[in-house]
Amino acid sequence: MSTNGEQTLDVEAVRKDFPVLQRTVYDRPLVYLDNAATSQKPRCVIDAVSRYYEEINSNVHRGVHRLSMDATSAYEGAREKVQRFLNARSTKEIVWTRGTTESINLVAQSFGRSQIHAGDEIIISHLEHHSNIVPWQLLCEERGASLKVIPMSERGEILLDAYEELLSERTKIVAIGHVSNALGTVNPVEHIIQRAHARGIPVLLDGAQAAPHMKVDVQVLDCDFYTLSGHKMFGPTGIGALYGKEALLERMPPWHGGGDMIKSVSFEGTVFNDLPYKFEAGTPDIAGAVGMGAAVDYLDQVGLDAVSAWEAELLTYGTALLDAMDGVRIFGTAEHKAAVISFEVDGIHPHDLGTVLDREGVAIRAGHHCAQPVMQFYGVPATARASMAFYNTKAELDTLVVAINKAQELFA
Ligand code: C6P
Repeated sequence: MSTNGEQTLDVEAVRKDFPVLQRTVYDRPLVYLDNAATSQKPRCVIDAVSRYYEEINSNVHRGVHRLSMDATSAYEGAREKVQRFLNARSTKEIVWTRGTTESINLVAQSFGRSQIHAGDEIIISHLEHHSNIVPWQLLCEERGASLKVIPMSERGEILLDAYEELLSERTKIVAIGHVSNALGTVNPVEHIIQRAHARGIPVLLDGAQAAPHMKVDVQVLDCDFYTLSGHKMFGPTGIGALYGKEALLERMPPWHGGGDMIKSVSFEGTVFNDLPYKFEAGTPDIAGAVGMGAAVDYLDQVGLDAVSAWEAELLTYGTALLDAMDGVRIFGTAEHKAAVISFEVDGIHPHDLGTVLDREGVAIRAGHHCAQPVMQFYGVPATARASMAFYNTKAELDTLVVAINKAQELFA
């Protein structure tokens, strides 16, 4: 929605696009504040997936018949949408995956196994999701390389001086979350990339929690790899993408073998397909890709500048509300944050809190958020996390506070 070039967001209007937001839970209006786990889907995404199955379902890149040609063009059209969304130079740089986890594993297995050797180092940060820790640990174990971790501050920010000290001629890749799922910290990725590139080191950004909330331009960032999860950006589950600079992807070997990733196969040897197909073995999640394309169109139409501006307002409003409550402690107070509030309430285990809130219709996540090192840093097993999307309202945050008050009364 655009007026005079400035994007504004009509929250009540966009809420109508999401069927699930109209439902009740235990006879109360659903207040969905678990968007970092997965976002809700607008009608246009649901329709795109249904239409695919109702009208053109067939396999891609294989058929000479009409349905297969239509499915192929819908599937490849969706790839073009993701390319434009990220401002990648070419569709060769967009590899379909099952999501961020698979995208990072692809890079660890393909780039890592071919270019990381004994004695080499990989840099991540203390803020990472397990998906950006474990694939590198597996690789290090296999190759005899080591993992270096940039420490974080009490506020939940990466310590840049320590990063500088970790960079060395042994560093072969830096892999950093763009936005922390556990705390909401927006990391200074431009600086991180610039310092790594000064030494010729490639940088992977885990964009799972950034792409749904802010404009991402991979050419401006100049990152070497960027990962997306469709389900966190209003698309279906089971689909995502890896962006990689063409020159890097060209040099990387395939990681999965099978149909579609080959040009020719004989028992003497196989000639691999061109980019991006070299990394896409087997029948893909065609409907998922089509749905993700529809989600990208939808986000474009709502406007990511408007999304970011509204979510910043929600974050300020929600933080002030929780800060003012007795017995509530917020984890992660970085200067730059996405709309995530991780917190604990005195005397109430986050899981108990989550259960009480659920009965009030409020969905949050309680747990370690697949970021156990962050929990260890703060010395807690878990936190409660309210994570917002552009369809959330200030009134919903008021409801969250009322529900927390109820829990406090119950556990007093
Ligand atoms: N975080 C959360 O509740 P997948 O599961 O592959 O789509 O995404 C994994 C992932 C990777 N990086 C970050 C920063 C993430 O937040 C996630 C998923 C969810 O926070 C589920 S654990």
